[in-house]
Amino acid sequence: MGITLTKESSDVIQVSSPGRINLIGEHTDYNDGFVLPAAIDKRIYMRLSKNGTKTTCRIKSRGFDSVLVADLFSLKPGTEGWHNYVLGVLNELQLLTQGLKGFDCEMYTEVPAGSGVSSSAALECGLAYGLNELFELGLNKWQLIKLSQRAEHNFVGTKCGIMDQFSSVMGKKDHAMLLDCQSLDFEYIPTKLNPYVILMLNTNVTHNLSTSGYNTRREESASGLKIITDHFGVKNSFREINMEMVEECRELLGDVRYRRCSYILEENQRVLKAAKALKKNDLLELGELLYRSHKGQSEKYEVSCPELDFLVEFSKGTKEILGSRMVGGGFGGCTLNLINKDAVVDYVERASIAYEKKFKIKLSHFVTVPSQGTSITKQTYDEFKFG
Ligand code: GAF
Repeated sequence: MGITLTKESSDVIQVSSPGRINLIGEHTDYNDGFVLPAAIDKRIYMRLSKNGTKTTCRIKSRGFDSVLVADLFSLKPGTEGWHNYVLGVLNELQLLTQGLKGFDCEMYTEVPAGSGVSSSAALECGLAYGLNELFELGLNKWQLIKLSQRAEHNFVGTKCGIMDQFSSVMGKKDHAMLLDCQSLDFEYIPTKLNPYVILMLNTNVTHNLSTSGYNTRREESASGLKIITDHFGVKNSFREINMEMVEECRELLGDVRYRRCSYILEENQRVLKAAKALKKNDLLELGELLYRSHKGQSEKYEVSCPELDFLVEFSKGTKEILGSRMVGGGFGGCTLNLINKDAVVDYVERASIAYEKKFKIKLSHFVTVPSQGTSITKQTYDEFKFG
């Protein structure tokens, strides 16, 4: 087709929205902690156009045959997985603004779903961003981030933190972002990794614990925190407590809550150290922190799984790899590996053989770089891969 569609063409908008990686800081976002994520060069592409109706929305995802048809006046959670992300965003936009009308949307995604790299935030934020532009709703980036998070809470049922939506919208090429999830202050940190690269190994498993397990972890850390802050009479925040306080409450907490709370405090320290290491270009230190982070996720927060643990252990025998850890909510998905670029091909081959032998599952992989956040794209229709 080859037509160039730009932002100036106001009845049609093309948006691309990235997934994310997280260098370090897992499950800390909903615990008032720190994270160090980056948007990635795997994106969802959307073409949105007004369809002239008052309330009818038609959304087609390439790769799924079905078209989701929704009426803006009767939005409720649907049955198919990806539908709820869309419906949830529409619902939040309806609650927040007056200007939404009927539209058509076609989308194409290259962000692997269920892999811990937040295809869900890419979808939510891309849609929210695109509709905001198309109908000139006047929302700012933080409003888009927060409404996308609420969509996930209210229509999907995952009580996620802010990291994924933040990363998708705020991402910057060749930078990671140190985000304080309590104050929402953040800073961009250049990722000068050369000769190292970020290799993602996808276990291709998503254990069905992922939503329930996630919400349970959230409850466990919140109830542990409450025990500690009640005991000491301080404000109910992980920022008000330290390891000595956790140790003093060890019996009150019991084993599980003790491990959840101590993990959060330790992981927050690791994030701050990792940010410093990245600034100093101390990749050895960064790699070591990645390994320690994974150990915490596996043993204390218990969000890893045998497949992820296997890949992290396997990486330890390779001197070209500085660090490895699971990424995202856990219970499956990808490991992130800081690896010398010259070793990627050989390592992927060895890891794939070993992984398949052990689990009878094929490994997949991609090398990624920190990239720009959600944005209007001026690519032509053809380049957009819809055709
Ligand atoms: C998921 C959530 F959506 C994030 O908010 C974050 O908690 C992450 O798991 C774990 O760090 O991706």
